[in-house]
Amino acid sequence: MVAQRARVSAEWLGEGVLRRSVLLPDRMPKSPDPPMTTLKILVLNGPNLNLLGTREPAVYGHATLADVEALCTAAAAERGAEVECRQSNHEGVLIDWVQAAGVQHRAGQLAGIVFNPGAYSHTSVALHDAIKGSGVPVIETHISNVHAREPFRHHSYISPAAAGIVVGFGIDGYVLAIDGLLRKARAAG
Ligand code: DHK
Repeated sequence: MVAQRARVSAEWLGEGVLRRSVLLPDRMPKSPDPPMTTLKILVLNGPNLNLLGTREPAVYGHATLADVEALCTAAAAERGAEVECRQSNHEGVLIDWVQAAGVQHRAGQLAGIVFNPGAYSHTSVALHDAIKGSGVPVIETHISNVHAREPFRHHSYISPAAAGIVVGFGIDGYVLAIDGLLRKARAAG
C-alpha cells in the first residue's frame, strides 16, 4: 500500500484570488497501487575486465568482477529491477550480445545495457554499428576517468551511439549507470 499524502490543489480565480483546496487522504478516491514491472538490464563488460581486482589496482581499484556484478545485482534489486551480467574478451561475442539485446529491447523485455567495452571503446567501429543498428539504449561506463589518462583513451567510438556516459566514479559508476538507464526507461514509459 502506497502511503497517501493530502493532495493540495490551487485554482486561479482571477483578480488576485487563488482558491486552495486540501483533499485529506480518507476523502481521496482510492486507486490501486501502480503495477510494479520488473525492468531488466544487461550489464556487459569487455576485454580485461575479468582481471579486475588484480589489474592495475591504482587505476581500477581492488574490487573484482564478481564484486562489481554483486553490486549491480543489489543496486538493481533496490530499484525494482534485475540485471544479467556478462563479460567477454571477444569483440564478436560482444557484438552478438548487443544484437540480441536489441531484439529483447524491441520486444519490451530489456531496458538496455550498462556497457563497459574496455579498450574496444577506443577501437571498435563494429561495436558502434552494433549499438546503432540494434537500437538498444546503452550507457557507456568506465571505471577510470579516461579523459585524464593517455590520449588514445580520449576518443570513444561508443560514446556517439550511447544514450549516456559515466566515467571516473570507480565501480560506483555501474550503479550510476543503472540508475540513469532506469530513469530513462521509466520516463519513456
Ligand atoms: C577499461 C579498460 O579496460 C580500458 O581499456 C579503458 C576502462 C578504460 C575503464 O576505465 O573501465 O580505456
